[in-house]
Amino acid sequence: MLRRTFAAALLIAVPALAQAQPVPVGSIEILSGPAAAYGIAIKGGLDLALDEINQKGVLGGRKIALTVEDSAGDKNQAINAARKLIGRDKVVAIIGPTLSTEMFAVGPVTNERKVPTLGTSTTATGITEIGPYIFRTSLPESDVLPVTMKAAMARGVKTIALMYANDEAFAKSGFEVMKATADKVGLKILAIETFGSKDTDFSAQLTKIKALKPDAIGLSALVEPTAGVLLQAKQLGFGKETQFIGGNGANSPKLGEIAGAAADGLIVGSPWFIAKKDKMNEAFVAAFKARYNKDPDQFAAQAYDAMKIIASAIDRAGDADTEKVTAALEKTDFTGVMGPFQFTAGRDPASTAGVVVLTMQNGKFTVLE
Ligand code: 1QQ
Repeated sequence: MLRRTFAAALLIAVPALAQAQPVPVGSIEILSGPAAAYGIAIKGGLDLALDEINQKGVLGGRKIALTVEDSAGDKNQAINAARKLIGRDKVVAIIGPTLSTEMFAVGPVTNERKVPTLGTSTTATGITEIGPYIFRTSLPESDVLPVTMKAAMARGVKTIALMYANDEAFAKSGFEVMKATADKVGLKILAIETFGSKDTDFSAQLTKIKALKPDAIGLSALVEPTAGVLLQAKQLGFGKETQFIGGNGANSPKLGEIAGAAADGLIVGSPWFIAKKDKMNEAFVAAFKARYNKDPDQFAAQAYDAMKIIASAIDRAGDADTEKVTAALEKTDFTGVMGPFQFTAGRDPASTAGVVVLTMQNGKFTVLE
């Protein structure tokens, strides 16, 4: 008798238990190494959004369990993380990885396994062409750099030298966009110089460029080498007469932390800025500061929205199923701290409105007047 009651109780309890199980979501970010500033900011944004999401839950009250794996910026570590998230954690979606270089390695793996994968910071050309399960919320450099370069021209820039890290997918793609944009808008390119992301000496390239006296230097690299170039440029006597133009790699406050006054005056385009007058953004900035005791950056803001976009897709899918989540993701119609958001048919951001040009002053980004 007792046994039968127990069995009956189990029959009722088991489905209820399955119902209450958290929905597994994975993320692959750079939490250690020279590019960790990006991934730490992203994780901060994800965790903040997750707390808000889990107050209500998805699919009628289930929580989302987020597992964030550290890629350390290494392609192979990122691929292993993806395999672990898919094979062991059975995630229904993956957020990240942080870098385009990593996405070009991880994307083919997750796409093949049909796990929807959402880049929040990947800006190189061709990311979503990896396959139908690869999405991004980040604006590609091809949408942002032309705005930045036109702003430089409006300030009198007529000639430019380009410098880029030639061992990095994002940096190479950003350079291609800078070059094509310069050609299109009639900005004269005086020199093109390359370096490696791990280089610390850029004096040969900078000395060559200095002799040519360009009005601007377009710099496509991740934050550490970008800061290295700026520091050395200052040492070599580059001053305010040279307008430095950065790409998405320069969008981190880490730039000011490393380069200090040498970063002052650099301009960079971004789909977000901290002082954006918008209730949702103000609440996000306040909540981020309260939780982490520091300002959020663009990467945190992008991640905050992306976590909510994924949660909404799971909820609308009606089921914690990768195929259904992918289909729901395609139909995203969301408004977050970055503004209104939908995907194109090619899974890129539909709107390029809202790009602002920022300039660094005393280690902080302000809107370029
Ligand atoms: C990319 C980027 C980096 C700067 C992200 C941190 O834009 O790799 O695509």
